[in-house]
Amino acid sequence: MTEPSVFTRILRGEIPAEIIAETENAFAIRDIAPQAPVHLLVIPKSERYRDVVELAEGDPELLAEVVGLARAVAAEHADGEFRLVFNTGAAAGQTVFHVHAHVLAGQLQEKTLG
Ligand code: DGP
Repeated sequence: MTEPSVFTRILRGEIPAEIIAETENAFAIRDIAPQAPVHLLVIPKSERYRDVVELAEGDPELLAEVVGLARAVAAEHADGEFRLVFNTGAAAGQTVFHVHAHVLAGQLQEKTLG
């Protein structure tokens, strides 16, 4: 058995984090180390998919649900315009292998994240 991801542990209430929005199959939290004035994470509740490529191939409807929740939280927490980043692979900066979208908004300066 592999250990549950940090996001699964947040969803279970084992690690403190405010769930700021959710749908049936996804939830959103604030990033612990924000890289932009608004930096949220939108995460499938299941940790079955490691990254966005696996998610797109395995459950495109769930990917669409993640994007829809990103749109909703960007509308609530920023002006509705946002950057969506899926780090994919360790060399690209992915550290948590439970797929998640970074939602970045507000006074974005750089084209890259972190
Ligand atoms: P990535 O590097 O793309 O795998 O992004 C993982 C993000 O997860 C990173 O920006 C920091 C965030 N993160 C890691 N642990 C926690 C945590 O315990 N709480 C919250 N809110 N965010 C976390």
